[in-house]
Amino acid sequence: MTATGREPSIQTVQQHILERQRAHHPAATGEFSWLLSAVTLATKIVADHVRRAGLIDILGATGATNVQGEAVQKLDVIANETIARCLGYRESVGIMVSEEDDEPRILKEPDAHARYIILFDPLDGSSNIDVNVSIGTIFSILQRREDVDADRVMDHILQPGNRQVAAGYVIYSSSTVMAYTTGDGVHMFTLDPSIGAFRLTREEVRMPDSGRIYSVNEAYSPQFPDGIRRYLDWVKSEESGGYALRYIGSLVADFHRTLIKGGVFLYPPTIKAPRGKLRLLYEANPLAFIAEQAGGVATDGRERILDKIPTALHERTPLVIGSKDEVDRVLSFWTAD
Ligand code: FDP
Repeated sequence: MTATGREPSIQTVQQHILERQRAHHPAATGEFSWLLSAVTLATKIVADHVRRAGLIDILGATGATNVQGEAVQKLDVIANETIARCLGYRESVGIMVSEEDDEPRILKEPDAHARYIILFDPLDGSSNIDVNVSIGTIFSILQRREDVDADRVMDHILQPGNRQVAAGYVIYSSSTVMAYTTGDGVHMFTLDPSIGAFRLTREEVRMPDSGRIYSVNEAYSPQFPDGIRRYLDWVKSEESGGYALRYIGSLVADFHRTLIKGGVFLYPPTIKAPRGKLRLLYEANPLAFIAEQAGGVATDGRERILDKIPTALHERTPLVIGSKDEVDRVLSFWTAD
């Protein structure tokens, strides 16, 4: 339906969240949509920096390394601080955990009003910043546990992904697109630069059950487990019927394509990174929540990503994520021991 019957309707991300909440949670106070509006505000600011990155002195590394031992890019710092500043003004956010920070930031004294915990990767794929390749922001939202004392911060943070109340990502690319879920399907919005708002562009996104694209850093294949190597042989064999390889090297971008077109993304364990490279809390969990809400699957080769109990803030995990049939196919060759 449109207002005049001619133009497409305009629905912003805030309207969408409010309407969905009204329909499914009539008792909702609006506090959650106010929280998410901090994420959209922050990512609009980040998108603006990314777009002008070559024009102002924000390209390149800061010279520092983060807790993961990776070179920190100037844009990483800008994105991290922008998100922290925007979330700091939301009274419902008690704890903020960033992939770039060593420790969680306690934003408010624990009380009933600051019940949300937000975890994020401020700028995923940051080694691609200098070469104009798509990068993104990923976020995951939890609630404080009611069965644990307020001051046991890590117990509140280290919850399995199946406890997420929302998750999403923003991809900074030819257009800036946000996808989010609150457990009620996956919805996508495109930033309309003329009005500075994310407008609904795809509702109830479904990931195709299959797709002939595999996405992996195949240069590491000598280091992969045998089962993954057998899968990679199969995928290139005549028997498979033919697959295409696509690997951007920015998880958000590789996942975004997989969500829309189908296929499978893999980051298996390697000899160098026996527990995988990707972070459970900031990358695997939020994307697994989105994948499942769209009909896809996410596993570490042994168990469902969303059922993994995290034991550390910056824990890593192997990840196989994507279309149901394609993930099943990988698992038919490989089950982690
Ligand atoms: P980056 O190191 O550029 O930040 O987890 C980070 C990540 O990128 C993902 O976005 C990406 O999928 C992966 O690492 C790429 O790792 P490889 O370079 O080892 O393939």
